Amino acid sequence: MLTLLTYPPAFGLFSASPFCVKAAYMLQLSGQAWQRSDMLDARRMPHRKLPVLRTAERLMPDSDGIRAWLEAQGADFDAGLDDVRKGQSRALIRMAEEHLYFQVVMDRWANDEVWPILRDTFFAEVPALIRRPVSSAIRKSVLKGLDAQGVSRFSESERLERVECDLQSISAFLRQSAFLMGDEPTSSDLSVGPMLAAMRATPAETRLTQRIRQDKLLCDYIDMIDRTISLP
Ligand SMILES: N[C@@H](CCC(=O)N[C@@H](CS)C(=O)NCC(=O)O)C(=O)O
Repeated sequence: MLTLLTYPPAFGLFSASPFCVKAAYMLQLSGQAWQRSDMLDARRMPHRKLPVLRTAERLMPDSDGIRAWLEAQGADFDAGLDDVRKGQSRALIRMAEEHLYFQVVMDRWANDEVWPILRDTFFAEVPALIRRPVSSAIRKSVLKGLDAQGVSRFSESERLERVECDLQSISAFLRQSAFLMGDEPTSSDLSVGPMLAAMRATPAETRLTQRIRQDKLLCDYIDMIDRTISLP
């Protein structure tokens, strides 16, 4: 049976990682038999990240790698879409994974109110005696990564204005149809939905969580994906 190596459930989600949720949704839609195996430390994984799919032959890293592998087995996450819709779908995926994702990371790792909760959730396996120094060092390297990426160089208001443009684009699609590309979930929903869900689930009242929690269209969308692709 296929095994999804994933970060454990957190903040009311299948996993704290939107990429792990995406992989779980894809597995569920593919109809393949699969199980989850939770881990908190991804350092031994091929990309030192999760999700990873364990198949009979190999460890397949990266949610897009998992997608390609499942599609090679016959899954089609964009069934019925023409090339333009597939292109729009790809652009939405990039927007979610390469822009909105870093807003989630900022909201979680750079926020002093969230940090103690994050530390005790993500570093639960580190002995209490050394948890603070170990987690602080990792936090420092994540914040360095956010600086290199550039997202943390914007003020919070600037950041939210940038997010707003993305949310408006997503909402425009959702005013046309229940899912981004029509009446059924397709690949872009599997990235955008979990990313919005992660934004909403940050365990604190931030401007970003408020923005999502107060938006009925986006909240209904997040919940509908969850109901439609019910995860075990
Ligand atoms: N491109 C990867 C991104 C996966 C990813 O960024 N995973 C994060 C958790 S959300 C991770 O494992 N981070 C650990 C690290 O960077 O050390 C995918 O699509 O699977």
